[in-house]
Amino acid sequence: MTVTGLVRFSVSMDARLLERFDRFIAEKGYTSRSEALRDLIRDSLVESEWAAGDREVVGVVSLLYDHHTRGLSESLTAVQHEYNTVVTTVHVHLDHQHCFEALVVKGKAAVIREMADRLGSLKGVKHARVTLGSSGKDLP
Ligand code: NI
Repeated sequence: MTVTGLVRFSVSMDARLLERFDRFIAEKGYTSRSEALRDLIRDSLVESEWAAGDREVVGVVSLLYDHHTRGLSESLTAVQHEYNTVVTTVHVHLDHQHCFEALVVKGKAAVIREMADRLGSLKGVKHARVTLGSSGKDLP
């Protein structure tokens, strides 16, 4: 049986831990523990979706690279063409040397990770980061 609707439950924890939690969520602007807890749970579930590897996820792969590195632009494009996960990209010419690129990605988490690892390990890429998002399909 699947229970739907709002369910109340009580949580026991160390008073000092709760105090830290209350300070933490106040700094983030939460006005209720419930909403903060729901968001933390969702964040953990999204992380587990990514960890599962075969789940459909969305996210952003951000790259900082030196566009003077010979052949790098071609390599970045070639790797992206091998994976059918990039939905759209935003390119920013940061300064004379650096480009920043944000790739919006959608697909299986393991495939996205593999592509991001390959992009990040190319010579001239100074920083690569995958920001985990969710398709929202299995996230109440
Ligand atoms: Ni550029």
